[in-house]
Amino acid sequence: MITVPADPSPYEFEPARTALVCIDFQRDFVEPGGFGETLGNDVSSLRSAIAPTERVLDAARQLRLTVIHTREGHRPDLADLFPAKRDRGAPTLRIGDEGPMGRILTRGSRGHDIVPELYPAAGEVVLDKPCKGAFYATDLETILRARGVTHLVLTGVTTEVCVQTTAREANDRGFDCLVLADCTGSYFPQFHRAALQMISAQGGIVGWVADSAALLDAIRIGGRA
Ligand code: C5J
Repeated sequence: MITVPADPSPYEFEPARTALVCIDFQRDFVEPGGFGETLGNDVSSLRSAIAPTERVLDAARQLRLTVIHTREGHRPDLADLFPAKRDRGAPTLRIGDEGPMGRILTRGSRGHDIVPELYPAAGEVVLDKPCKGAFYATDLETILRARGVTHLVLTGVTTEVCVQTTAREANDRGFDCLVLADCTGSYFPQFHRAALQMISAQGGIVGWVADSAALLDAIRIGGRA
């Protein structure tokens, strides 16, 4: 058992029952010319999450945790894209339009793929999802239950959208989630802070929050990596 000092209380996990989930570390969100930028965001604000997540991913691989990488995006025929999502806002390019990294948020394009620093290794699960939550319209729950996973360590972008939505979906399904604050990022610093507070408030109503250093130290003390 590994115990991580966390907010609001220590988070305990058994590596064999734990998955690291890396949410939407796609060029479309963290590089210029992608979906995030078409919505008017400064995408450079998300890049700080990449280096700490690289260290956590390395430790997770040494510990042999299940590793899941999610990618938000749509079928090339856009049959899974609700008008409510496509028509929202006033972006410079809409989902499916041709951009500098290929079609915006569309499976198979360069922008849809994961950044090289966090690229999935052979044998790791890559999960394509059409919406914010990683459980909605995917087989994530089946994959986790088949492996006996009960605990999730969450990283990814953006904190208050896909990470928070996934944490809530996971909590409702009975998974214990630790969100790593410095391994998540938002275009809006105030939303990042608020989302993390919403997760750990009220005695951990959605889950636990810690920094990656706390997790990595706990793993080292446990003598596991
Ligand atoms: C958004 C995400 N922000 N991955 N997606 O649309 O958070």
